[in-house]
Amino acid sequence: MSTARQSAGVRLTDYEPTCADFRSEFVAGLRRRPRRLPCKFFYDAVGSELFDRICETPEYYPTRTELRILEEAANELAAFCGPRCRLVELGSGSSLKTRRVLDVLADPVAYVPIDISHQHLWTSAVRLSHEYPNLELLPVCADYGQDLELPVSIRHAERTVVFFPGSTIGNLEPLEAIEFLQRIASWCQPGDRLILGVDLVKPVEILEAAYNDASGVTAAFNLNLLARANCELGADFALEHWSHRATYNPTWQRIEMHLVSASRQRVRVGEDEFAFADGEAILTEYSHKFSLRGARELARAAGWSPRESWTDNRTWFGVLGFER
Ligand code: AVJ
Repeated sequence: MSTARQSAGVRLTDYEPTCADFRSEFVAGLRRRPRRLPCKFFYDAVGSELFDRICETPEYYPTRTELRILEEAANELAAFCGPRCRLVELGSGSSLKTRRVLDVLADPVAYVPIDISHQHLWTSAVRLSHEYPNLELLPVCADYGQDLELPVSIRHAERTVVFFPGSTIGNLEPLEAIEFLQRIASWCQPGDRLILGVDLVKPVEILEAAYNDASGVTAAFNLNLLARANCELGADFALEHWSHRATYNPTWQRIEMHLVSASRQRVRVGEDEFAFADGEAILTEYSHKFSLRGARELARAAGWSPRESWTDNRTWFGVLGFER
């Protein structure tokens, strides 16, 4: 069930995961071997802020590279989307990239940002409603890995365009990614569009630096997951006994991010207790890297036909356009 929250021009559909969802997934993840926690829980209010700060570090190139690509491809993108579309965005965060798209679209009918971070989503949607007074804003607070129903716009939309930027698809393993793109296809009609951002394979030094920024923002982002568990689940992680690790695995073409126990220790999470060995790691995130070809094949396997691709002059990041 969802509930709604409304302000002038903004109607929010709320499927926000509850504290009980967080608790059960967190504890289940710690019971797994190897232990792993779902990366979607990074994005509480503090985590969403930290993520925005990651995007501004000199080492984290994906955001600014993708922004440049979107800017330079603006007219082609607009033509690809066509007039009067309903723009759906997955993991919209601060909707920074969306402005680049909204600014060039021909008379867009509605914008449906989907994000797990309630406050962030609401604030960005209200801000957008002032900037785009003719656009219907239909934010959905949800874990988009779960089933959800897209809100319907008042004005008729010629087509739905799903915008999935940031290489967030890379959080999923390839088979999960295909299943996920199939689910997106099931929200769409033949002729609808998908615009997918993917981070491309490149030298390991550049990749690892992007996830180990010198100012420590990525480390803080990773550790915030434990701080959040302390706050919301009554856990007692001693943050100074945990450290951030992010390394590139060339076999699977992905960054693997971990929280590593710096000592032999026991941790309570509410009623449950967990023992960690010195050096034991909890996997918190995969961030897969792609080739343009590999990304096309992935989407093709999910029922999307490749139509367009845009990249930067170093081919560090790709933005791909598909048709259902
Ligand atoms: C938002 C999932 C695309 O994997 O690069 C950034 C998240 N994690 N630094 C990524 C992230 C650490 C980011 N995505």
